[in-house]
Amino acid sequence: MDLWLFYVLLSGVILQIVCCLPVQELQERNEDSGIDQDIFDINEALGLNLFEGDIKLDERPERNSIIGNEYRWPHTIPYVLEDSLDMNAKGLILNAFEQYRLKSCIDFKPWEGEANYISVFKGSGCWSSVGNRRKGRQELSIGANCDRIGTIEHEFLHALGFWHEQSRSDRDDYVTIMRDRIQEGKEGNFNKYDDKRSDFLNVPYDYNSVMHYSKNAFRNGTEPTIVTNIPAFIDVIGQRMDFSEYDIRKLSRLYNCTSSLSFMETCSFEFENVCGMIQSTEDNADWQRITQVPSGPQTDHTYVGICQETGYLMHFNTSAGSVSDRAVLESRFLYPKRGFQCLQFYYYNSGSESDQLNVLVKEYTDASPNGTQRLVKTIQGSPAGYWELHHVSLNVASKFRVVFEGIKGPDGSNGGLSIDDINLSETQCPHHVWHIRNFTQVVSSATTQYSPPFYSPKGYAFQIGLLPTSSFNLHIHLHLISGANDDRLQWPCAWQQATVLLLDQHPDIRQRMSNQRSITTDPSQLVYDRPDNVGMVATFPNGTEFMRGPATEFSSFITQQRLESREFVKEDSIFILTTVEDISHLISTQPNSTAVTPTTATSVCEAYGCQNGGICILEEGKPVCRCPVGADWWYVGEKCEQKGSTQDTVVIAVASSLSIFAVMLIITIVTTSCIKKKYRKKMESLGLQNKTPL
Ligand SMILES: *[C@@H]1O[C@H](CO)[C@@H](O)[C@H](O)[C@H]1NC(C)=O
Ligand SMILES: *[C@@H]1O[C@H](CO)[C@@H](O)[C@H](O)[C@H]1NC(C)=O
Ligand SMILES: *[C@@H]1O[C@H](CO)[C@@H](O)[C@H](O)[C@H]1NC(C)=O
Ligand SMILES: *[C@@H]1O[C@H](CO)[C@@H](O)[C@H](O)[C@H]1NC(C)=O
Ligand SMILES: *[C@@H]1O[C@H](CO)[C@@H](O)[C@H](O)[C@H]1NC(C)=O
Ligand SMILES: *[C@@H]1O[C@H](CO)[C@@H](O)[C@H](O)[C@H]1NC(C)=O
Ligand SMILES: *[C@@H]1O[C@H](CO)[C@@H](O)[C@H](O)[C@H]1NC(C)=O
Ligand SMILES: CC(=O)N[C@H]1CO[C@H](CO)[C@@H](O)[C@@H]1O
Ligand SMILES: [Ca+2]
Ligand SMILES: [Ca+2]
Ligand SMILES: [Zn+2]
Repeated sequence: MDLWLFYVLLSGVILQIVCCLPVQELQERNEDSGIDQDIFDINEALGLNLFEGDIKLDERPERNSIIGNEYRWPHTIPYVLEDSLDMNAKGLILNAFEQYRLKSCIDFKPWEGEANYISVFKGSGCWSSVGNRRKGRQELSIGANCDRIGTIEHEFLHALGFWHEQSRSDRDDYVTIMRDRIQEGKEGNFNKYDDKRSDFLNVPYDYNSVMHYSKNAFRNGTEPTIVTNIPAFIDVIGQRMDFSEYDIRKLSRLYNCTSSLSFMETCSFEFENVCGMIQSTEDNADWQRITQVPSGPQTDHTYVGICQETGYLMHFNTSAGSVSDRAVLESRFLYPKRGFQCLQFYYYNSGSESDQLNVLVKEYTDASPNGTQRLVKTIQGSPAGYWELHHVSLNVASKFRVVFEGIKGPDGSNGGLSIDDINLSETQCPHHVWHIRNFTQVVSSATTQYSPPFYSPKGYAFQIGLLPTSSFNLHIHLHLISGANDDRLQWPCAWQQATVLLLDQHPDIRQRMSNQRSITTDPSQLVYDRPDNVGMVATFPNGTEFMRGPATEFSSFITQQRLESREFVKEDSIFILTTVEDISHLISTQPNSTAVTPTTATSVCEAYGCQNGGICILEEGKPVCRCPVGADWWYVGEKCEQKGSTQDTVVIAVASSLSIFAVMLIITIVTTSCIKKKYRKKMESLGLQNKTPL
């Protein structure tokens, strides 16, 4: 008893020392120990002996096949997040679901008593079964260190019916398995399946797949076990950042997806119809579609650093005209399903500080059939010699248009306002953008760069540090710092999930494979206590002092090879996006099947019956079909009953608004290769009909 009391007193004293003296090097938390641990390393360290490293087979392995509709899930998969899961994993699983919604037609819903559902729990390691086993509760384990979005996407792709990429029947044409380097007894992990067990859905072999093993899977020694037949891909295989374009294509083919749930629009202005955007006539100026502006930008954003004078942007010339001239550009009609949207675009100001860009929405409801405008954001600031990334949260629940309004200010200008690469989806916007320019210089300096202070929605102040290490891996730290609200906040900071994302700057968000990691603050950890107590003095560039809390770090945030593998660095710039969400509501147990009856909305839609894979949405309470489109075909009609194709000009002539939507979608698909682009230009100059180059 006495001893116990002694310990309590002692720990009290230690605590006091820790609280009141800024301590050097208070337990930094390193989330990845500097190693880019893959699923298979994690499972191996735990001594698991699963099929192919992370697949749980059941009693009937011989029938375990991607082929066969009985293994499919419904498009909306019921799930239970078990209490055993770590908080950070819970938050990340929900983020992974958002990626499925953005990129595919697969949705997830809390289990409400459906016959089959996925129970996500914290087992030993990261694993799943392949396909819907139809046995009621189907387990999927997200164990320690599996809390990474790419890993969660990987395990759910197994559950949806996918094997590993390198087990395809044609894999020997693309990779060489180095059998003598594989650990004894692990050779079975390199099996391949003939095309009766695994269908590759007519999609080419994909080194970029999130389902591919990494080069070092199951090795004994230091030499890779998988060598890619095209050497450039040796460091590409095994990525766990996000779905690849082909992962999504396969998922869409297997589940007959024709559109994604939360994606709405992308526009890079490469086609003359500017994605169906229209110039207003109630203003006194127009936006121009051009390739460059003498005073900047020299190239559009889509092709920056790739080819010059090929891509297009929209420009409002403020060096002409008079003060208060307005130029208004309106998007086509958009139909929201979820009620919240994130609009993202690149903006270049070469005009004057007083020129401004307003982002508005025009909402159409029964009460205002002609639309009412609402100003969402005004962007103003001094001209900068580069493309800036902007995010605007819209919260629109009815049919709407996005409106870009440029206004010329009183100051002199010899340029104007330009926009490019618009991205609209029904997702939450990231909270903060840290734009790091002169990236090569930062890398060569080998010193930590700190972001400006950011505030989370709850009011916590934090800062990100970025350090390119000698091995050229990016090392990311997160620090809580002293801030304006510290007196009224709860300490230690509890259950705030911070996500740091290095943006893949591919113009089409559906093809982006950004690299992200998340951490969740845990109130039992002293590192998340008040920075005034546990931090050290630091100074902002302007000389103001503040307290910087201990770091939580990802010392292997991204390797140099991966950094070079995508469009992370563009115009010598990178973007780091951060979001801090309060996930304390995820502590409570997920309510079980205490049935919420299906909403009338879904039943109205079910009864309406869109054909040919159209998706039903409710517009002003009435069901409307959004019809599928392909590369050179589309469906039109109230219930998508009629098919059109590029050969079929009659259909274009009688196009209803729905088919216009379809055509726009075809046209907005971005071509990223200059070759295609040049080819098209050549076609145009030859006076040939401009077919959609896909
Ligand atoms: C690894 O290789 C060494 C040397 O060839 C061999 O003795 C050892 O058994 C191997 N270990 C495993 C786990 O395969
Ligand atoms: C996809 O479409 C095919 C052919 O129409 C059909 O047989 C299959 O059941 C569909 N699959 C899913 C998951 O809806
Ligand atoms: C903008 O207008 C000025 C004045 O009319 C003109 O000289 C300039 O070329 C225009 N800029 C562009 C990009 O068209
Ligand atoms: C909508 O516009 C039409 C045509 O411009 C007009 O006739 C009608 O009165 C307008 N409705 C409302 C509610 O403003
Ligand atoms: C980037 O580097 C260039 C040349 O090295 C320099 O002129 C410029 O000021 C730098 N920009 C920033 C934001 O550091
Ligand atoms: C210095 O910079 C910090 C962070 O950017 C800011 O919060 C603070 O107000 C600035 N101090 C002064 C005196 O400008
Ligand atoms: C749901 O939870 C309640 C208690 O909260 C429990 O009695 C009931 O058995 C659960 N139902 C199922 C299907 O698990
Ligand atoms: C740069 C950026 O924020 N891109 C976003 C595009 O939209 C998707 C969905 O909203 C986001 O996940 C991306 O972060
Ligand atoms: Ca462009
Ligand atoms: Ca106009
Ligand atoms: Zn796997």
